[in-house]
Amino acid sequence: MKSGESGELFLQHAALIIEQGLEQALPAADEYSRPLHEAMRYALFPGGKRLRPLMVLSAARAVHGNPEAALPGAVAIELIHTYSLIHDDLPAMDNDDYRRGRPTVHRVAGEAMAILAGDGLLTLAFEVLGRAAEAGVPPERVAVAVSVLARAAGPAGMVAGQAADIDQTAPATMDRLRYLHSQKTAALFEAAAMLGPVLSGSPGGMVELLRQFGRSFGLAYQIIDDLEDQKQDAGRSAVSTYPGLAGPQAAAEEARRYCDQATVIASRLPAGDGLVALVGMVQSHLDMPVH
Ligand code: GRG
Repeated sequence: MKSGESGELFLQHAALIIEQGLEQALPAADEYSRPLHEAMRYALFPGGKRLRPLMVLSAARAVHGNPEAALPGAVAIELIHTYSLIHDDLPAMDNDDYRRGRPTVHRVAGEAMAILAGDGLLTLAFEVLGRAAEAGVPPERVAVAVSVLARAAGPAGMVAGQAADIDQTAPATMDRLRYLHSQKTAALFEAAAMLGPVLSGSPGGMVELLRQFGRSFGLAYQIIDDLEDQKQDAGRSAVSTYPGLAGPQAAAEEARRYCDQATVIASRLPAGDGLVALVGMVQSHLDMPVH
C-alpha cells in the first residue's frame, strides 16, 4: 500500500491484504476437527463487505500508522463480526435460513456445529490479536487493543445490544432503539476505528477522535441497513427500526447527519481519505433509487 494513492485505491489494496490475513489466520484442520474448520471457513469465505477490517486499516493510514501493525486488529474484528452473524442467524435468535444469498451455517453444518464455529471464530480473534507482538507491536499496545476489542464485542457492547434486542416484551421506543444501535452495531465500529491508531501507537487524542468517527459511522450504517431492508421489503419496515419509528425520510436525514459527522472527523485527520471513501461507500446507498 503506497502512501500517495487515493482513498478508493487504498481500500482496494487493503481488501486484498485482509483476505490474505484471514486466510492465514485460519488454522489447518486435523482429522477430527475438519467439520468445525469447514463451518468456520464457510462463514468467512466469501465474505461480505469487510467494512470493519477496512476501517481498521484505513484508520491506521489516517494517522500515518503502520498497516502491518494494524492487520491483526483487522483480522480479529472480522472474525468477531463473522461469529456474531453465525450466532445471530441461529434458530434461538433470528432463525434465518439465508445470509449473503447462501444457506446459513446452521442450515449446512447443523446447529451445534454452527454454535461451535462461532465460538471458534470468537476465540481465534483474540489469539490473532494477542500475537500482534510477533508483527513488532509493543506488548502494552497489544494489551490495550485486546481490551478495546473485548469491551466492544462483549457484555458492555455487542452482546448487550443483542440481549436487549431479543427482549420481545420491551416497548419499541426511540430511546431503546438508540441503545440497540449503539451497542449492537456502533460499538464494533468504534473498536474498528480505534484499533488502527492503538496498534500503531498514536496519541490518545487521535484514538478518541477515531472512536467518535466509528460511532457516527456505525449509527449511520445501521439506519442505512434498515432503509435497504425496507426497500427490499416493498416499503414495509419493522417497527423496531429507525424507518419504522420515524419514517423513511427522517431516517435518511438522520443517517446523512451521522455520515456528515464522520466525514468531517476523517477530513481533519492527516491521511483520512480512506475513511472518507468508506463513508462514501455506505452513504451512496442513501441516494440509490428504489427498485
Ligand atoms: C449474536 C452476540 C451476537 C450478536 C449479533 C451483528 C449482530 C449482533 C447481529 C446481526 C444483525 C444485524 C442487523 C446487526 C446490525 C449490524 C449489521 C448491519 C450487520 C451486518 O453487517 P454487514 O452489512 O455484513 O457489515 P457483511 O455481510 O457485509 O459482513
